[in-house]
Amino acid sequence: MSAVLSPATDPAAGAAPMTDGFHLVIDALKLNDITTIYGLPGIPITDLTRMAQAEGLRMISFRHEQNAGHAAAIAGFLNARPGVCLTVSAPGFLNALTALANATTNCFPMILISGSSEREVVDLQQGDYEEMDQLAIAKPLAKAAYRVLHAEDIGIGIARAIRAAVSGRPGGVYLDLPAKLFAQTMDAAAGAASLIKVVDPAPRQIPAPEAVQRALELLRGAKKPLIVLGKGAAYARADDEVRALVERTGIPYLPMSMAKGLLPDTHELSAAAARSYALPEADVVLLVGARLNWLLSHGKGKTWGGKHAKAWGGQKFIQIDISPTEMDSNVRIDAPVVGDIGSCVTALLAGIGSGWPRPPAAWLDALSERKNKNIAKLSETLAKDARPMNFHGALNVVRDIVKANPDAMLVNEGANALDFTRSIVDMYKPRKRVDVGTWGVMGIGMGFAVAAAIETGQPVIAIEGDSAFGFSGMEVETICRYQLPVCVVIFNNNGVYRGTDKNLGGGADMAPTAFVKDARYERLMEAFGGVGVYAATPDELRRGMEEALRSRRPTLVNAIIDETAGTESGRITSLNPTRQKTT
Ligand code: OXK
Ligand code: ADP
Repeated sequence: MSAVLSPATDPAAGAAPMTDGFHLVIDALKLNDITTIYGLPGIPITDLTRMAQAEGLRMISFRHEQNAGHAAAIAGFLNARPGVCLTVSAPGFLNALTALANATTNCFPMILISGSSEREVVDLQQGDYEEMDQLAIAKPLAKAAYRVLHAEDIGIGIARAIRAAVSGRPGGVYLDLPAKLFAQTMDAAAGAASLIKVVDPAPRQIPAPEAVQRALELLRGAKKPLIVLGKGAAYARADDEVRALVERTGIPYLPMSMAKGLLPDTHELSAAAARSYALPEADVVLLVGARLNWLLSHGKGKTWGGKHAKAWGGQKFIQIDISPTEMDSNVRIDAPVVGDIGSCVTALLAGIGSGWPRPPAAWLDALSERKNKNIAKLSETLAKDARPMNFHGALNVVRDIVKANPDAMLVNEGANALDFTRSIVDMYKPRKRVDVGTWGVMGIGMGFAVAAAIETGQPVIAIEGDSAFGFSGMEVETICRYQLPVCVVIFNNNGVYRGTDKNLGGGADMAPTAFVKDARYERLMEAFGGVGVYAATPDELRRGMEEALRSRRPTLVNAIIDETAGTESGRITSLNPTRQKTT
């Protein structure tokens, strides 16, 4: 990557070459190996997008900033480098905030750069074009937020944004660039000197030896140990170390959804198919890059081993995390190991050596029994081939196709479409599955699909609930425009959760959860030159998906699912408040 500053102006005879804010931003990004910007042009950043493209940055233009933001965030997760999103001022900035906040919540490194209106006018609230104090609004949603007012500070601003995004616990960073900044000029040599190539942006964080010893002692005494792998473990790229930890100790593990594939889901030590047995029964749980948040029932209650409190004092937790304040956030952490996962797992492995005792056979056998029972039950259901097609019939096909294409990326959102896919479709390689994450956010679909295709070069399969798809569906044009190898599969059951709900008031309006029946989603893709497939049977779905993967052409398969199939909020029905009983 060239670090040479782009000349912005023709130097007059004898005058020193000059540069400007536009070029300093571009050069600072390039200097830090940022190759792609996800965004949407408009005032005041239209010329920045043009110049960025002219200077060799890939500029991926979206139809809505939220999708560009999600794309940048997942690019950050996939590369462990900040993904960059670029938007216009106020409304465009606001549109991207969901993605910025989601990135922060999920620990994805992302930088949102937004143009903004003039400080002097904004601060006096004199009604500027798209007037908004963007920095103040972004602050609570971002890990860090900065504003640059002078061209000579652009290098510092971008360096700070990069460091904040990727060091320690990664997150979303906001960088506010007022319109006037872009046109500021300065001496090109001084500009070049002002840029910073960030050295070691995400420094390793080595755990304290005594913390490692404490963890090893607890693990050694366990009768029913369990490892929980979270998306932090996938992000950390310590794939070999994590695998060695599982295999050298022989401890069964549970992958959280974006950690699926870190070890192949078919691994004999995977306890995924015995989840509801493993969590409450385990006596020592080692969390690796997974938070004890709602997805893990906060580490307490009936999902966990509270019932064993009397017999053996309840469960003990070892937690590996880069963020010290994550410890004790929900329950007591008996052995906190603070550091980056690569360093922490390496340190544990050094203490584990080669003669580590296998967990007691009684524990492994009990897990295997539950697991095998669940797997057999699922196989039976998958083999049923119900008509009309249901989630299982469709996912039986997707499961085969992912198995045959283990390098393909899988994007997944919805309620039932999400939950059934997570438990039915096995993953075989790390960081291949990206989904709604910590918030259960809908709308990540097409943004994630675009970035997954661009960043990995692999084909992308996006399994989408019909409701979830609606949040970002217009980006099928983006997928066609860049000719991306994305196969969108919409599980179309005519509504949110299902298509059969009725208007409880008996009026002409449809129920709030119901959609137009028999919508022809595949025609959306055809409208922009892609391939549309209508699939009412598993065979049609299989043919459509196989052809999409073979041709790498943008494809949308409208998979028609029984409209009575699907439960409220999928597997998290219990989170829906119901009316309190009054006495
Ligand atoms: C898992 N299972 C299997 C297998 N893998 N059976 C057979 N074979 C295989 N390979 C079993 C597993 O043992 C569980 O059964 C069941 O399948 C489900 O597994 P899993 O891992 O998915 O577990 P569960 O209980 O659903 O996990 C809880 C959870 C998860 C909270 C982590 O539900 C989750 O990630 N939810 C995210 C939901 C979300 O974000 N929704 C979007 C919002 S919807 P048992 O018998 O062991 O239990 C929305 O917007 O509003 O409604 C809205
Ligand atoms: P999941 O939803 O899969 O359970 P979470 O998002 O809850 O995962 O947890 C991820 C955790 O991983 C966060 O607490 C974060 O601080 C941590 N983390 C992220 N990257 C690293 C890393 N390189 N080393 C250690 N911990 C990390």
